[in-house]
Amino acid sequence: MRIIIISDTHIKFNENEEDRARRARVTSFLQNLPSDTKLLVLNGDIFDLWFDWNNVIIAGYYDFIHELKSVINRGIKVVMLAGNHDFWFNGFLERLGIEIYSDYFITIDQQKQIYITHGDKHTSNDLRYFIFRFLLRNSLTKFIFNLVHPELSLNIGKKLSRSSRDRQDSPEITKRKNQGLIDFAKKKINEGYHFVIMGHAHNPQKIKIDDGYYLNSGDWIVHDSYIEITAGQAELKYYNQ
Ligand SMILES: [Mn+2]
Repeated sequence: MRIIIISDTHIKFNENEEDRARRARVTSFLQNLPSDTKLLVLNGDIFDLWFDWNNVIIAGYYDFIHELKSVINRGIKVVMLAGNHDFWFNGFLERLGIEIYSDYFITIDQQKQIYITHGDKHTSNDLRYFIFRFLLRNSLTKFIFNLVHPELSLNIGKKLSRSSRDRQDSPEITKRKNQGLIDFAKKKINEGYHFVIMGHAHNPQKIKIDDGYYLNSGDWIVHDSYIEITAGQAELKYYNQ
């Protein structure tokens, strides 16, 4: 039995060649999951922007959502965690059978405790982002977004999503952010988790810390990387079609 974890696929609205090519790689990956996969964890920033209304879904995501549904139809449990691009869930994905978690997800394999979270909460020294995160995640912002016509709110959302992505960090800041994830992983390992798994950094990593491991699932913009856990072992892998 296998657990597969991916993050940071940043699927957009079928916008351009790069988006379509990335979506095709992720789709191929989903269609070729090993047949003994019991759990697929989508660990945040799967969609570059997510919002669902009571009766409206984003058309550009239709084919990708269909692929997620067919994973569920094959008997694989699908869990999705909020990222910093996709956190405004309103019930649609749950209706498909996807389990949604806004912060972290805990599971176990061969007596090994596994702690999974996207990671944006645990980067260090990023006050500007923490304020931004608070503003976006509060229910008043969501309520207002919900009242605006979908075409307009998606245009605003696309601009916000792009500006958060285009913000280029200096190597020094990137290093500090990665260190925040490692420090958090160490803390959880010392609480007794064997594997602490995050994404967000777009930097595939496997590091031994004390009695456990910190793994980062990387991204699908550059690395096409994922994590596979089987028989109590976790490996960082790269998908080749
Ligand atoms: Mn992220």
